[in-house]
Order: sequence, then structure tokens, then C-alpha cells
Amino acid sequence: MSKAKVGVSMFYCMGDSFNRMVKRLDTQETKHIELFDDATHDLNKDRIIQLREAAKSYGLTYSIHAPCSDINIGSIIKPMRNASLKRIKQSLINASVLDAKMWVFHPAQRTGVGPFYPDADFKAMCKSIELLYSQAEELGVNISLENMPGKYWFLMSTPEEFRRMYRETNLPLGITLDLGHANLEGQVQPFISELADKIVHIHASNNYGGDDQHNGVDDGNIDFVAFTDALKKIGYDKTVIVESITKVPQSITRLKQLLA
Ligand SMILES: [Mn+2]
Repeated sequence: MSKAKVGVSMFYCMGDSFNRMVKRLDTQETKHIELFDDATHDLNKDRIIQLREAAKSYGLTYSIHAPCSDINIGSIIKPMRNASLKRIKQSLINASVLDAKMWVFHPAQRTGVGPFYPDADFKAMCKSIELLYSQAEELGVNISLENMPGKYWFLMSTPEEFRRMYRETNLPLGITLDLGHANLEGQVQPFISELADKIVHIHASNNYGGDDQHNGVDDGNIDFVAFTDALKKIGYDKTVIVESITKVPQSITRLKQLLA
């Protein structure tokens, strides 16, 4: 029986230079690496060459987290939405060149004017999703949409919102289940029981339900024993990415034990 694989996001070393991050790639407890294509680690031609060489030398596979800082694919301000789409489309191309196994992107974020235009952000987001989905198909890249915390003004914090997105786009788009985000909304169990067949990628970190702390997996109130049991029950055989910023090696080891 195939089982879930554990990977790691380089998110935890975004405070380091890009070159230092690359030097760390062969010291991880796993060969599956999620690159964070944002801020000072955003990808370009030279960096992609470096990363392709690292993959070859160390036997790595990649997934890519799309840029998300100041990105809003559901902005109701058209030039801002277009700028967001332009930037993240480049990331989709980067994922294709790096032969990434998955490309993860964030949904829309609400703004203060949103309530005057009910649903405009949700509809704009769905249009952006349709566009990205067709571009991804052309490039041959697997993509998935991440659940976000509603308390930080994001859409897509509940299974119900995902079902609505499926009704409006009619696309077989996968979900990246971010456990930390789901925990802030009390939605870990609902996502697993209601949308198990849509979950194609997982971000694992822990928190105490108040802030998205990105703690190690044993440092918070998410029960990882129950969670990994649930994953085994649904036959999840894809990747679980440790997206913690503390206790990263310990979290990888722990998850490997729990999923074994
Ligand atoms: Mn995440």
C-alpha cells in the first residue's frame, strides 16, 4: 500500500539569503522540498538553474508555493487583480520549468469596500481560478488552492466555500489542506470528512487556535495522532509538507513516524 510522503517547506528560512537556503537543501530529513516563490526567495532564470542543479545532485523533487505577499486574485480592483495574476502566472511557469509536482496558491482576501459589492470578490476569484487552471493545464502543472483563515480576511476558510467554488467553476481543482489555518477556524475535521477526495496536498504546522504560529507539529492543540490516523483511513497517499518555522527537523521525523 502506498502511503503519504513527508516533505518540508523552506518557508522557515525566508529570513536567510536565497543562496543560504539553497545550501540547506541537501541537509533536510526529506528529499521533497517546497520552495516559497516570494519576497527575497522569488525565482528567476539564474535561481531556477541553481535549483535544477541541486535537484539533480541531491535527488530532490519540488513543489512550489506561489507568491502570496500583496497578491489578491479576487481583488475587485481590476488593475490590482491583473497585477496579481501576472505575477503568479510567472510562478506557474517557474513550476513547469522546475518540473514541480504541485503548485499551491492562495484564494482572495476581503477588503474594506467589499461589503458594498456583495460577492464581487468571490466571483472575481472564481474567474481568476478558471484562468489559472487553464494556464496550468497548458503547462502541465498540477495546482491546488489552499484553505485560509477567515479571521485574516481571507475567503475559502470552510468546506462550504470550496463547494461553492466547485459549483461556480465546475473544475476538478484540488485542495491544499493547511492544518494550521483550518485549526484557527475549527475546520480540521470538517475538511477531512467532507472533502477527503479533493485533498491533494497538505501543509502541516501547529498552533493554539489563536494565531497562525507555524509551530512544530507537537507544539499546539492540533492532535496529530488523530489527524494522521484520519489520513490513513481515507487512504491519503500524497505529500504532507512540514510548514513549521520552529522544530522543523523534529516535525519531519515525528510525521514520518506517525504516517509509517
Ligand atoms: Mn500553508
